[in-house]
Amino acid sequence: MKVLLVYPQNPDTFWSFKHVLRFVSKRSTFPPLGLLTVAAMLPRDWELKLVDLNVERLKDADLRWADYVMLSAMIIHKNSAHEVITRCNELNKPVIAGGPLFTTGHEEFPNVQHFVLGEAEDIMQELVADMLAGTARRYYKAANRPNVTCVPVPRWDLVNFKHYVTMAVQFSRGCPFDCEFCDIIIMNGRVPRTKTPAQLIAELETLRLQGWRDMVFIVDDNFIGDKKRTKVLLREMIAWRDSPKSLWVLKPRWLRACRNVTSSRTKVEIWSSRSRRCSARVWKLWAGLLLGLIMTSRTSSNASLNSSNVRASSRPWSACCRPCPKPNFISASCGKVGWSPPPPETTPKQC
Ligand code: B12
Ligand code: SF4
Repeated sequence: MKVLLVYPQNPDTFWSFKHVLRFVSKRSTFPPLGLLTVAAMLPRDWELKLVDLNVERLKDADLRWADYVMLSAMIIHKNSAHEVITRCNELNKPVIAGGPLFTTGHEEFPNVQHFVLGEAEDIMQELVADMLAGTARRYYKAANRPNVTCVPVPRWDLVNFKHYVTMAVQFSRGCPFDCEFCDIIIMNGRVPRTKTPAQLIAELETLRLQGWRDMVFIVDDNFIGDKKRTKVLLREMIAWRDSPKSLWVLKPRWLRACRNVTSSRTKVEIWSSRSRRCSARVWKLWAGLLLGLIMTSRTSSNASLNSSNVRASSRPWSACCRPCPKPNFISASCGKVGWSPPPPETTPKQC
């Protein structure tokens, strides 16, 4: 079986980093981790090819080659996904679509033959059998959330490392909070499920063995959703970091680039005072922690403060964070603003 895995083109948003990528001679920031994870669940003797539209063009020859096209996307990719689907339809290639865009909005894609809604781990075996038998259904959705300790190491061999700024790993799925603007609860639930530390270290080790020596972005929904397990992981990562074989070598270019970033006073490298004790000094491990640290401004009304916001805002930033003397994680804190209902008297201030 020949499967073409396609990741749509990022529009020009802040997170596409389109305008800064040329400064570091890269084509894209992140590889499509969802597709690489799905690829690892397909039979080893199938022929796979990944086309990430952020690093290369999708050729008709690629589409003609494939028996199936597997497409992953976020809402932000809607236009590009429609274009890919149209091209597949024109060449009569069946599309299997999954990921956040289709999980939350598959109704908008009548031209897609098959959908995998939500997490794929518990579905893949059945999907593969149906693909082989030519009896694939329109919808696949697992009854329960999968046990993430069974998630395989992503197929890093399908990406060309040189085009990307950072690789990605995932330790946990799910978030205990419930911010009104966030799809994570729908997709991954409110109970954080974590991989084992050994599993994550196997992923890092695979990246190292395949030659990656640069940043790794931890893509968790909420890396500290289960703090106890996160601390166990960090301790094991320290041990892995300290083992001689795992020396994570810095590339001079990135040293420079990083120093520029870290010397900027607007980009503060912080390390939460509590987790500092387990400061994993993993070279160049960029923990882009989507911490879910929702900083509510004092202008918010109580109605917009859900429990996570109240808890997070009970201590000021300055009390929670202090500069890390030897930063190895860069906490790229992602501040999100959302309020419902918008309090009329404060809206002008918030804007
Ligand atoms: C890491 C991450 C990012 C990173 C990198 C994204 C990337 N290109 O890899 C960054 C920080 C750049 C980012 C940015 C944004 N993100 Co984001 N991001 C995430 C996060 C936290 C993890 C994604 C991930 O790698 N997961 C790990 C993999 C293994 O999981 P997965 O992709 O879901 O794949 C599984 C299943 O979905 C399924 N699957 C996926 N694809 C396919 C395909 C097939 C064929 C099959 C069978 C199965 C399948 O199988 C996989 C295994 O179970 C998710 C939350 C989440 N949990 O998904 C949000 C999330 C995807 N992001 C979201 C959003 C909104 C954004 C932004 C638009 C935010 C903004 N306002 O700017 C930007 C847009 C980026 C852009 N390019 O312009 C939303 C998407 C909502 C939606 N319904 O589409 C999410 C769900 C978070 C949320 N708050 O709701 N993001
Ligand atoms: S804390 Fe973050 S991940 Fe969790 S529900 Fe809120 S925005 Fe989503």
